Amino acid sequence: NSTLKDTLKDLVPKRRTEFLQLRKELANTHLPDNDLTVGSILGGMRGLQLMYWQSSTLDPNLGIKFHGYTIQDCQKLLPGPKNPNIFYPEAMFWLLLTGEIPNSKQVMGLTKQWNEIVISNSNLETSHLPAEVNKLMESLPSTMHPMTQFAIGVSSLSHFSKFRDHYSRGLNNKLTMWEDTFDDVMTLLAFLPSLAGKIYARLHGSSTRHKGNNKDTTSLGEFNSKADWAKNLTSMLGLLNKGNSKNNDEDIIDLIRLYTGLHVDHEGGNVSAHATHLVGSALSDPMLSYSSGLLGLAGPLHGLAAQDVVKFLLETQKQVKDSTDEKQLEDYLWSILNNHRVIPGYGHAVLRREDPRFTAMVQFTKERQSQFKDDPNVNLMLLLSKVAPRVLAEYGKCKNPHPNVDSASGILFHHYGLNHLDFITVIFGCSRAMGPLAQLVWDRIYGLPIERPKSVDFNYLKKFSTLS
Ligand code: NMX
Ligand code: MLT
Repeated sequence: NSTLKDTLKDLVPKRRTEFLQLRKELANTHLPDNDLTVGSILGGMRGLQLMYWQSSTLDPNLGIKFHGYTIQDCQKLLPGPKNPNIFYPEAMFWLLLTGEIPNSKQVMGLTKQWNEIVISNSNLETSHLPAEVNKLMESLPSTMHPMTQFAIGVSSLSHFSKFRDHYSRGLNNKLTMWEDTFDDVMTLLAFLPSLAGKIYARLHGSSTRHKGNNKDTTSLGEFNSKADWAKNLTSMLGLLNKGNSKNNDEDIIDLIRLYTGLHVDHEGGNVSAHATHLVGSALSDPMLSYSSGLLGLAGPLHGLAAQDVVKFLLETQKQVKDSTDEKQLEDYLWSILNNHRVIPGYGHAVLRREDPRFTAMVQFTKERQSQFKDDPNVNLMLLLSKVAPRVLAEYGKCKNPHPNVDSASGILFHHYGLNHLDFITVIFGCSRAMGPLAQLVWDRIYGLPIERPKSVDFNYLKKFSTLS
């Protein structure tokens, strides 16, 4: 065999067998001068307390707490519109960054600041993005996956990073660099709805773009300088005034407020937060750091599961004769598992019960039962949340057979007219920015060092096994 790939192919069977043997044999072995077992090193570092994260912690049984506040606490305490259980994501960002519950005036002030950033840094004749970013986005193939476009758009905002600019000019005082980080984070968060709106509009082609009085030609709906962040996001995705009633508009805005309020943070070890923190530890600016977080969120075991769940539900409707029949659903799930595929939206690396964020999304549907009761896809999502845990428990492999955060959300967006399924994870990415970026500000305040763990190689591990 002469090609590199063929040479590698020859190596794979022996090395894979040896690796699996070594992993099994050394699972509980501690390496010299190392508190960790080989099992932890080779097993995705599960359960190890290895990172500092300021704003949230995840309890396997109770779920996420933001500075000690549960989701229900947040629904009760954080300022929002009058509607029950809904709060503004801006209020959550305030809590994440400060550990304090803001008042309504503070939240309105933050919204105003973000809207002013958009207005004063965009060429409003063409878009609600800086002209250079708008031009770049126009140049991307509209068929490129929305998450790839999103990460490119976010990293391109680095062009406007105060942190990067000051650092390159020698203005890099360690004690004050958090302020430039903070200013960049504000800029980035402010532009996320416009960027998401731009990507979504391009999926639809230019003919359907909004041409309103505000001359916004690059989103399907208007940016309103008086509206809150989630309302602008909803509007710029063109989800308002779709011939539905005004109540429906309020509901979809509330869904986006709730969703983007709940997905902000999930302690530090999840892929998007960890990647942002790792890249940021090299003093890459917030835009570069978060674009790497987005690239992690784009993986199917992480945030992309949100789109996969919707595709899975729609496919199930096609494959199963009667999607209200539990037995038929069970059989279908088994056919997936027997094909060595995962059931998207189920399982978790840390949680050992139903994800309370999933519970909150389901609660949203229950509070609006008249709207959802005739949607077969929402009904299927609800029924699967009972059937799939039974099947996965019997399957016996996964440690948590219950629904995770991605199980419910996408199909609710779909219900309200979001029809490009590949776009769903972009909304996750708008929300997830808040937690890791709040942490990045604190990383700079505390002067946390560059992250640089030590690694071990195969030959070293082999010495401790019977393979040696
Ligand atoms: N369907 C089928 N098999 C599963 C599932 C599932 N939903 N969840 C876990 N398993 C398998 C897993 O692939 C692994 O198999 P193997 O030993 O062959 O490698 C085994 O069960 C043990 O996995 P766990 O230790 O329970 O889970 P782990 O911590 O490795 O992974 C997830 C966690 C979330 C990656 C995993 O549960 C999964 O792949 N779920 C489906 C994808 C998904 O919903 N991801 C979204 C997570 C939330 N988010 O937004 O990030
Ligand atoms: C998340 O919100 O990041 C996911 O639930 C994945 C995780 O916490 O590992």
